[in-house]
Amino acid sequence: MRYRIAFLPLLAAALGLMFSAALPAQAHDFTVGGLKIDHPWARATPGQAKNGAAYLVIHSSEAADDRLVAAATDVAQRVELHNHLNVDGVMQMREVEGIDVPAGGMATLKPGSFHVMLMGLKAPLKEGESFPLTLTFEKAGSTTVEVNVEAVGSMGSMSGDMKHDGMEKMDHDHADHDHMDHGTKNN
Ligand SMILES: [Cu+2]
Repeated sequence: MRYRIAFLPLLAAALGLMFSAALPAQAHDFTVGGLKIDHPWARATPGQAKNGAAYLVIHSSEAADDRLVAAATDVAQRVELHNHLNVDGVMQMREVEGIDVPAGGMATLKPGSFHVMLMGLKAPLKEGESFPLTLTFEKAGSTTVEVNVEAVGSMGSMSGDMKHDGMEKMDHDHADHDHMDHGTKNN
């Protein structure tokens, strides 16, 4: 009897996991208030990687500006909102307090730019799986979206962006110029 009682919640949890992992990927967008969150995705992480990142696009049909101020998920120990900055040709990540979603406009989280940083992954992110991510907006409130894990090389031109050393100049096309302040070069 004792076994049976202990087993049932475990079984339910296991079935729940299987079900959420099997959610279909089509029509992959989510709505909260006047915000539409389009195609949340993350790159699969290689074996021992402790960190990952999630990306998505937010479209606003709101009359007022809003702001993504927090993100949370169970797959990582800590979740931060980050931006990439180009400091003397070296890409660095920095935590930001929020990501602005202009009224009627959009905010883009993508490799080399704003992203949801997943720190201390509890398990590698595997291609084809998905996981829930709760996003909190200043005005629209919170919603949970499903993040699809895509191939390690997705939008692969960015894949080496954290490995540049200080000697490298900015003449490659890795940098995302939309959000970057790159200093003028005199050569
Ligand atoms: Cu980051």
